[in-house]
Amino acid sequence: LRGRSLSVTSLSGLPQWEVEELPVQDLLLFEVAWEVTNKVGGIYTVIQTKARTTVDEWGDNYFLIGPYFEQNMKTQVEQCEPVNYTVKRAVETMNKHGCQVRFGRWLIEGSPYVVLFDIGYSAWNLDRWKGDLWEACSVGIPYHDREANDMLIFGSLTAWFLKEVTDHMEDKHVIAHFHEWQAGIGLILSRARKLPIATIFTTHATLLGRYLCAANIDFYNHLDKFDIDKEAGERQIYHRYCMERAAVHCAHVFTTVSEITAIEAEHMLRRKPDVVTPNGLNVKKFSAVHEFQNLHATYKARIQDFVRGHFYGHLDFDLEKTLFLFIAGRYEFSNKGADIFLESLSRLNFLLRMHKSDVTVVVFFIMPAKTNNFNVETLKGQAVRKQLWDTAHSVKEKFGKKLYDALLRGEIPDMHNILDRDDLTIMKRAIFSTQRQSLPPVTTHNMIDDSTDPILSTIRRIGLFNSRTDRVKVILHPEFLSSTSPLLPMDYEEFVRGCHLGVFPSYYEPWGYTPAECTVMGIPSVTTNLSGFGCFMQEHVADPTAYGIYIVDRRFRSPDDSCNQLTQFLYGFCKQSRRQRIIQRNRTERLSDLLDWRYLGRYYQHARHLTLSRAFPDKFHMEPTTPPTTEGFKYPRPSSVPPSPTGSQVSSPQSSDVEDEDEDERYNEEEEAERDRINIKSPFSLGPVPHGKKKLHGEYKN
Ligand code: G6P
Ligand code: 1S3
Repeated sequence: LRGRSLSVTSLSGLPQWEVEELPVQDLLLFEVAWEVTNKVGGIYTVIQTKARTTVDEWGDNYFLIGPYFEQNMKTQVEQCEPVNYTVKRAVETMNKHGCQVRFGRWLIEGSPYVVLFDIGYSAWNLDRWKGDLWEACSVGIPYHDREANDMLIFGSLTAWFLKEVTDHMEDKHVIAHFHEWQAGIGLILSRARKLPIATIFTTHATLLGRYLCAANIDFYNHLDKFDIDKEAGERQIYHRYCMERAAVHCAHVFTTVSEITAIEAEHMLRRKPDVVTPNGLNVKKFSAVHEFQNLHATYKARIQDFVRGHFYGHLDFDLEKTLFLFIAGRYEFSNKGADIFLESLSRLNFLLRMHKSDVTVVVFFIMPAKTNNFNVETLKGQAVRKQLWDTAHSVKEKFGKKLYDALLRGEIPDMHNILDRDDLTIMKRAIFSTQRQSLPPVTTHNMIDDSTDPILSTIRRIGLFNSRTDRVKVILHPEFLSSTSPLLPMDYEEFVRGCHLGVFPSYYEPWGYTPAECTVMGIPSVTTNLSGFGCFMQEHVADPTAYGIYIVDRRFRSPDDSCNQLTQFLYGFCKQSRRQRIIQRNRTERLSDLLDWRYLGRYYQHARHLTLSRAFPDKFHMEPTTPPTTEGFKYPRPSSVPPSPTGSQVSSPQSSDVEDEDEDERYNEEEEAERDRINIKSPFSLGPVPHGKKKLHGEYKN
């Protein structure tokens, strides 16, 4: 590779890594995904958060390719003309030949260019393209699999577009990076047609892995035992699995989002990834160090308001001693660990009651399911709360006026008579309106599949019905949050900031953005050693628990033992004082640099170097390399935590700090943070390059 060295900026002590800068002016980079401008799940987050750093590096030579949906275009994309002549020509040619290709800038940070294909508009080509796919790789798609047919159209349009680009490009080389099986056909066809492009395929989750885990199979202990063709056939996803596997094997460079998915891919797709490309976030730092703590207090107050309404008539617990826990994500009951979470909550409830704890835990399940809107009881709760507020407010006004008048007359009013009979009647009526015959509901919506819903069924089985004696209360909110909701008007980020702990005990989680998002907002979370994020943290943080990252072992323990471990984490968390929670949040937030694309983007850079050197070996040379490695690189345990060989449990702030509630003490944490920053620099090294292997072009630096 030609070019000069680029030193990747060191973020608060994180190691530097030098890569040879690509001659991006001579290259075009296309990134293809079904979730470009189209939110379905986590891949949207990957693409959207990464855009800023990729545009910084690639400028106008970076393009995202995705599907066109009118609503998405209207709300997220500003249409414009391509500046690049070859791309402009390709768009025009395809439009002339009966396609609808839109071009614009995606209105997110970095405003990357997007090329969007209207799938429905090109559906008339479906049969011909089915034939093309069959000829290319002998994969047939059944007509009733609407999603796979859409992916065929998307892939065929992508390959056509890339052909138009490469046919008329004189002096530039193209890298095309495809995400997940949905984008795979574009890659397969491009390779079958021998387009001169360097390709990368990233898998974010294997089809079979997701299916097998959802079927409650002991997946990770049987990875090498599955007859994968048979498993795919039995689940009627054989054609999709073939598309995915073909794409993986066609790519010059194959990547997965985590080490755990790399192992999975080796068995489910029969290819070992060349690079692991962990998912990052676009981390923004507040100029005031404690701003995120203030935001926690602000948004917690909003959640407290909701809880006041939801539990009206049953508010016999102290909201100042109430902790808000939550789980959120795609509704995959066992894959996302909702099953063991509920079981642990039942055990936690028992422990809190047995130890006569004054702490109450309110747990939110934010997982979308089919509903018929909010239920009456939930809406009524908020109305009752509002009515009580209005009553208190009007009585307060009257009281204040009488007091003021009395003071003007130079009298101290008779406090027993300052409120008249009417005032008392109004207040009594307001209190009477809080009488309720039923317990506070465990769900905010009318569920369509109420009797079979797995969360509700488990709640019925374990008996967590929000009764007065329960120290753990549950609320299922089967819809994603929105700031326009009449019930809980908060967006997801505000809600997370207001909570105390995110709990994501997933069984199948190739990466898992939810705990990562908590971390950058300074909110502790529970994750597992089966999630990409959990493994990454285990590898890079000396004492994750001290930093508010609780990692449940779901790989080497029985489900019952994992439940016990989770219960212990939750119980330990409940025992912390306010001050300890504040300290822990400060530490959690300190890890956010580790999750920043400015740091993790290096793995994508490496994958791009590698693919160029494989696709165009005459032009781009790369020494035999090791991928950028963070081997040996660990965030040290916080300096206020005493060294302990057993780590995790004992080193959470509770064992190291005084038990008082003085929150001003948190400012001493700045000193601790500073000490840690200094500590981080010296022992840090990315570790020696493994023996016998050569370095990547650049040097690892401290
Ligand atoms: C933040 C705020 C403090 C508040 C605290 C509550 O740190 O800056 O003013 O007291 O949150 O913490 P808690 O864990 O009890 O919600
Ligand atoms: C996948 O989305 P999911 O929630 O279905 O891709 C995400 C982005 O790489 C990843 O974070 C997640 O674990 C996968 O499962």
